[in-house]
Amino acid sequence: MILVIFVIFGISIIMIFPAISEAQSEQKTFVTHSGAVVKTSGEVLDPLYTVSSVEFDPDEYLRNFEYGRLSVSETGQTIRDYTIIAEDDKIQEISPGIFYNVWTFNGTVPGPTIRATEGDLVRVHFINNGSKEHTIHFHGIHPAGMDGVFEPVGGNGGQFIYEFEAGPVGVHPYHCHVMPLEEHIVHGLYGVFIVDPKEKRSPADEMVMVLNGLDTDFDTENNFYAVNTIPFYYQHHPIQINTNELIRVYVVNMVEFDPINNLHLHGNLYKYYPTGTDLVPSFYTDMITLSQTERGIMEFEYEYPGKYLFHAHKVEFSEKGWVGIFLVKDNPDKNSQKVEYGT
Ligand SMILES: [Cu+2]
Repeated sequence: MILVIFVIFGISIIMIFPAISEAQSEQKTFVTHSGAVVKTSGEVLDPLYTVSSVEFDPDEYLRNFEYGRLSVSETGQTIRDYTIIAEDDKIQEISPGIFYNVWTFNGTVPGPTIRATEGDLVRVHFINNGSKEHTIHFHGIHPAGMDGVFEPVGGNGGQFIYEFEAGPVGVHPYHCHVMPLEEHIVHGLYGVFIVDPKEKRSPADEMVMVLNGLDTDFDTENNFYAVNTIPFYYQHHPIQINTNELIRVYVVNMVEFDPINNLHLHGNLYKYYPTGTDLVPSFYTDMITLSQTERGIMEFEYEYPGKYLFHAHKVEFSEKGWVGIFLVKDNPDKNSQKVEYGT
């Protein structure tokens, strides 16, 4: 019996992987679940015969910051080297039984959260192991040749080094900028770039939330919405925080197709710094509205322990996955609970 299972599994793997690895540079016509006829160069998947080739842990992603490989120039400038590899053939089970062809930076959607201090020299060694052309376009200030728009990097090992001074202070998205742009973004080629001020922000429990949508049937409407890619994840796995501790959330809206998104916090209000460029908050609110690639920094503390929702107040989005819970626990240490950052 076990032998039979292995043989069947082996045959199905052989049948699946040639299809997955085939380059798909040409658009294919495809009838969606809703009956619309669309064209896509993404993988059209049959969930019954698909396996997931992505391992992504939203808990790990939430508080993971990549500071790069550090060195110092002759003039004393801090240099941070990062390597980002693009691929476009990965398969992720984004909801039970729903498989989606994700295009990834370093194997996940979103890609790694890159972090530097204002004025550091950022060097991103980009390798395109995909089948299509890709780039990295950073939001922020840099020379034209480093903008990741007019220098498409060919697939199957093409390389480019993006080099610029980190700035301005704040939270910025990065994403592929190859046409058709919408397709390259919705498949997942994006991530977050944080530029810290030279005089650090106050210590806090820091986390990154990327708001994203998933158009799993390619009809240019999102079927799922999420914080950090997996619908409903933080509802089933609440984010644990402490009372009387500063929480700082770097939030970036990467939802395509829908013109706006928003973020409502329960039982509290937050200070909001649009784009994080100013060190003085612009709003004290429990609701912000975000268009494509709009982003900012939220800061808040909870006084009372318990469970608190955070979600899109666009109810359609929250009912399709964009909802989470903060589980606030009594702070075990009233004096020294702050988390340091910026190493
Ligand atoms: Cu691309």
